[in-house]
Amino acid sequence: MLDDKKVLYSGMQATGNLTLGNYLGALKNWLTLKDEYECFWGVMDLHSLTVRQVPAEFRKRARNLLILYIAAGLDPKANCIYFQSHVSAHAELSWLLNCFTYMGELNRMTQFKDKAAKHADNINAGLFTYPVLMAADILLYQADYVPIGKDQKQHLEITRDIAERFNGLYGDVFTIPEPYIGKAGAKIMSLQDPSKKMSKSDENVNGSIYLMDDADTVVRKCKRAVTDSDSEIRYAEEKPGISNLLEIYSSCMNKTIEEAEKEFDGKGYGDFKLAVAEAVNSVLGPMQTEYERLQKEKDFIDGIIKENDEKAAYYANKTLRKVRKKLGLTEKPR
Ligand code: ATP
Ligand code: LTN
Repeated sequence: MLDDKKVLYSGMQATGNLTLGNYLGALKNWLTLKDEYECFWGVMDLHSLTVRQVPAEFRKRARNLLILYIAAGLDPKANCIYFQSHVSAHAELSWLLNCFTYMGELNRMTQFKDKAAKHADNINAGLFTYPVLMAADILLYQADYVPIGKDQKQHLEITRDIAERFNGLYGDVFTIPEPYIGKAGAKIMSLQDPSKKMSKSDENVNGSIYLMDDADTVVRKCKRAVTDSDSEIRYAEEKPGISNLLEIYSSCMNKTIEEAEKEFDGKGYGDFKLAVAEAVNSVLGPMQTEYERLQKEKDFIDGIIKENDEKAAYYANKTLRKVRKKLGLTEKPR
């Protein structure tokens, strides 16, 4: 692709309010990669429809997510930041790949099992074929790397399987993507139940720190975080609450866990929790200020959307034309 840079693809669903888990597990890694690769960052609004959305809220949330990508530091001029639903090739390739994906493979997806249990009244086919749309997202851009949290690894594996199957039948059509999982902050846990991942759809709002939480709320949530009856600040399996806070602290401060442990050696949980809150606020504060500023720049944001939609469509359609040809779909007369 452009400049012979490797291609990187990732995105988030526009469901719920983003959490510190989304930031440390995904966005923060994206920032370290944005200059080295040709990047595509999607607002995955089609994926969001696998659970019911309130239309007016959904529209706002999707746009806010795009603005948040920029506020967090992604560069919409150098990288392609766009809405998945604005590039119809995603839905089209997704259908084609459905015909190369087995029910048995999809049945094994743990996210499907979890979400089906959570939304028992709405186990729609989209929830089941969610990974096929994700495969289409990635394969359309011939991505070499896909930065994702650990929970999405299985979806990347099925993407690779589908791509290899297709290539095996039709020749080298798709690049086989590799996962890119950052070292720190790979999995941030709930502050209220450190055995569960921090998640934007958690009903207990005290378990998650939202990227738009104000400084006092962050302090309150950190103070309330579930820990243990011991008093040592140390990373250990039997201390999931403290380990999670250490992970959050070191990730926000760009320190190693060992450095953080040393810093808090001999200190109490109370002081430690306040330091964690301060570290989190030092990351969220500037991002929130920039987000508020960008909200007022309507024309600038609209321009970015238009430009990047076109850029994304250009690359996506190139792959889609190749796939159509390989499959023997009739060519459109020019
Ligand atoms: P939901 O609660 O709606 O399932 P989510 O909070 O898990 O959503 P996703 O939209 O599924 O978020 O994920 C966006 C990105 O953030 C993914 O790359 C995912 O791996 C990452 N991510 C989400 N939660 C965490 C977490 N707690 N720790 C680290 N990374 C996370
Ligand atoms: N399922 C992903 C969001 C997602 C995605 C993608 C991530 C949809 N398509 C393509 C990387 C590449 C999630 O994080 N929940």
